[in-house]
Amino acid sequence: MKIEFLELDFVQIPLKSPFQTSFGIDSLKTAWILTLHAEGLRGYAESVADVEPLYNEETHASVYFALKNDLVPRLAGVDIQRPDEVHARLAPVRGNRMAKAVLEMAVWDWFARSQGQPLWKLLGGDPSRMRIPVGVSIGIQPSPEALIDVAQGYLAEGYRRLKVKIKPGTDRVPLERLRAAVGPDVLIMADANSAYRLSDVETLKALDPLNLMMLEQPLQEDDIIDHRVLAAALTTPICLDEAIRSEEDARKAIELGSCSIINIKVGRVGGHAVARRVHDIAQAHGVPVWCGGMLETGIGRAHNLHLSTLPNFRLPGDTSASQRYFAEDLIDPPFVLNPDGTLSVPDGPGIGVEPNSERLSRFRTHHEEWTIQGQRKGGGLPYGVPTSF
Ligand code: OSB
Ligand code: MG
Repeated sequence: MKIEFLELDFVQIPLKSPFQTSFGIDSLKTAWILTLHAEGLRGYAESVADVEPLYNEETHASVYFALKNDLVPRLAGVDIQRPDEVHARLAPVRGNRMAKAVLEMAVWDWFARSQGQPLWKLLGGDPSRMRIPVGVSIGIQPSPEALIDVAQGYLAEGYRRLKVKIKPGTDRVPLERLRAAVGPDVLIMADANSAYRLSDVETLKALDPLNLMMLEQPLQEDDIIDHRVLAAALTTPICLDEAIRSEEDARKAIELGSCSIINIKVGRVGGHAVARRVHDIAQAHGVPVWCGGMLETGIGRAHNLHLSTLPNFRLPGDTSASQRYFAEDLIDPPFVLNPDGTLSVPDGPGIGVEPNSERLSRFRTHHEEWTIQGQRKGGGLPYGVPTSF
């Protein structure tokens, strides 16, 4: 398959409620939706970068220029035989994993569609795992009462575990109140998005009696050294998110003892091929993984569900139903929570969902079409930057 042309749509979709993390607050979901065209078929993917480089260093702008100047030119004229070749083609480019991922994921979707197969089959998923247990990620709330209220609503809907965002000063008290309100059996975990330092060890130790499933990425976004020290000091298991960007990161973190659980996000690691390798390394070490999310529209969440069919995704993921995020999702049909707290993996070809064209044109604020040969490697800046050819 040779990519013929690409469409990039920038979408802005209102979130039902603002989402607050330790690094910021969002009331609008913004994303690049990439549609790849070849042989009369399409492949869809969504970039998980955000407006500002607060989760990690990538942004909508960096994704745009990485695609235009460095990644798309590396696929120009290439006859791709298998989707897992794409990662190797893009490997000379350092970093820019969210940009690599959106291109690579669209190729996976295209291949699955061209074979009339659901994506999970190409990824090697387990056919007995067509219902994925999911939880919900709850942003920082104005008060413990508000947190309990929101959490009880999600439990009533059937979500299987609660992930609570925390930051220094909004951690032990709301979690204690939540634990007391929902009882000892509800699965609760916390995600700090790198808001603490090793010197906060006593604050984090105070969470141990709450019997949290795990504490996600408490320390710096690139750290696996201090996390090792922290993991040894706490009884709460440490899960890494931001710090795991490759299968090598996963191996090192596991061997050091810096985490005992890994959150896999396809965008953060640069695509499905690497996500699968992180999964496999963790599995070989007996470390469970679960699938994270970045408040994606249904396009990105469909990819996440297909990936979650691999056998070591043993803990509930963050891929919640469409209604948890948006009054109107981009896709048809929307994702609906099953009464048993699972989401069903779409069984149509590829990711099994499509953008709804009316909603896509209503939510998009920018549209570009790129012919693949039109992209110049290293090019694209207006002030005479030398290009590689
Ligand atoms: O750290 O997992 C995170 C959202 C944006 C950025 C980072 C994170 C998150 C979430 C939301 O926790 C998960 C989801 O519902 O998609
Ligand atoms: Mg996280």
